[in-house]
Amino acid sequence: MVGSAIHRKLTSEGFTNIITRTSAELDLRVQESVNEFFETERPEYVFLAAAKVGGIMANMTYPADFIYQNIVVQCNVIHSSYVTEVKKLLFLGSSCIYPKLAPQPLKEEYLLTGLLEPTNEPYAIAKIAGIKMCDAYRTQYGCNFISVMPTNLYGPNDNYDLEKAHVLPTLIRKFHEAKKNGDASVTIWGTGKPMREFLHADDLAEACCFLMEHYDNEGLVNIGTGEDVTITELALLIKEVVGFEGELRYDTSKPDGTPRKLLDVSKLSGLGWKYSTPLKAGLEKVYEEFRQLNG
Ligand code: GFB
Repeated sequence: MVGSAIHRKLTSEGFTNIITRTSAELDLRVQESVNEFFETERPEYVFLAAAKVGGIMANMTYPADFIYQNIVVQCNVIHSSYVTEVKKLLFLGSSCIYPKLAPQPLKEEYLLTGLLEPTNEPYAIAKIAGIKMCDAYRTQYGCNFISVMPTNLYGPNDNYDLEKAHVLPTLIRKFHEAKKNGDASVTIWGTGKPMREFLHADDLAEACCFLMEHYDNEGLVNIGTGEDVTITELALLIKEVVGFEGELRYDTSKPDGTPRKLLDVSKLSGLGWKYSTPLKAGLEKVYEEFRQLNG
């Protein structure tokens, strides 16, 4: 989802020499293949969007895959970028790197000031390792490697798997199917009280291209909207966009996860970037795309 959004943005800006590989063409977990790719292609600017990602249940079910695959991909790509003298690399993390009970909104300096949210600790540890790798290569070798931390994302090419995906695409699918089947209710996980911030992937891609041009420093930069909603508010918005008439039910045997993770985006806005897609408009857009693919 993120890689294709960055590709669309670069193409719309007029870039033509964009090198991409699908995971079937290049397995980033295999060090030798990654070395060979970098030696052959010699990219100048690298967007490291490749990652093993998923919603709360996927993180809890596959913790070994989340920590291993993310660490190994990052190690291979960051190290090869150093060896082949990449001019600049942008590493994408996630807002779950911050301590579970950190003050809100989350400022960049809260990193490593407290315990992580247990449902995604292995993923968060991998992403924190990526940030520290970028900084270490900057300190020791002078590499211009930067780290950005997006909030929860949605957009074209998202994963709509009911068990493994993130809440927003999952609820689009649940409400769509409930409407089609004439169901009386849709069940959402947890209490509906946790708060989440959502950013459209096209806005994220724009922010990444902006930072690739304008930010050359250690540490990290948050990318978000600076606004959040409760899971119930999200569900009600999606219900309206889909046009489902039934009611909401809650399955409180399912986890809530972190109570809130609202990003403080003042560093990014101070640099001159702000998001442009309001949540409702973004939901209408992705629902239209979902309907075209799923009928
Ligand atoms: O997107 P999500 O799965 O992950 O959202 P996180 C989970 C929140 O939505 C929890 C509620 O409060 C869930 O209880 N929820 C309600 C649902 N209904 C559903 C549903 O049908 N499916 C899902 N998936 N959730 C992930 C992290 O955290 O977010 C990753 O695990 C990463 O590490 C990613 O940071 C962006 O927002 O909790």
